[in-house]
Amino acid sequence: MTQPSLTKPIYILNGPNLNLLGQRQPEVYGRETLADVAQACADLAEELRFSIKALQSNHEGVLVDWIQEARLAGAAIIINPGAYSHTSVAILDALNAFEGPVIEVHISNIHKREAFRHHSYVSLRADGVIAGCGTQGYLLALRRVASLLGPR
Ligand code: CA2
Repeated sequence: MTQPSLTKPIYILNGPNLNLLGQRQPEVYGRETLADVAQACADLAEELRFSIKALQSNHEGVLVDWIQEARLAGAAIIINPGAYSHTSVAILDALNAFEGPVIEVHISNIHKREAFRHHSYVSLRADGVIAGCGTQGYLLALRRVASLLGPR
């Protein structure tokens, strides 16, 4: 029988419009839905003996609230801030108050796209950044976080 996780969950936070994953622009963001991604992350986390808390919001302040919640309740944060990556000092400030590992994920390769996507405020805090690996980037981030948090 699988043992229940005794440690805090890894927060997987997704920002604005990522609820549309799999419904539009499959040439940029692929065909998987956000629910598919969350399930794949939950499956991998179980294999790695971690648990996850997967959340999505279109609202900057809600994302800030969840990052603050993770300060007390989370072991690490994997975040795709969506367009807020390129604009949000508030999300950067919240992440700066979080002490555990932070990995930033972008489904598309933001450096191959418009110039305004090349800069991310969140990258100033992130311990690692994954871009252009499609939704597989979330699984790569999970493996990295598991390795940073140490063996279970
Ligand atoms: O590549 C990424 O993951 C992004 O964070 C996605 C953001 C974009 O603003 C960033 O520059 C890069 C946009 C998310 C929009 O997601 C959609 C998914 C499917 C259909 C429409 C939008």
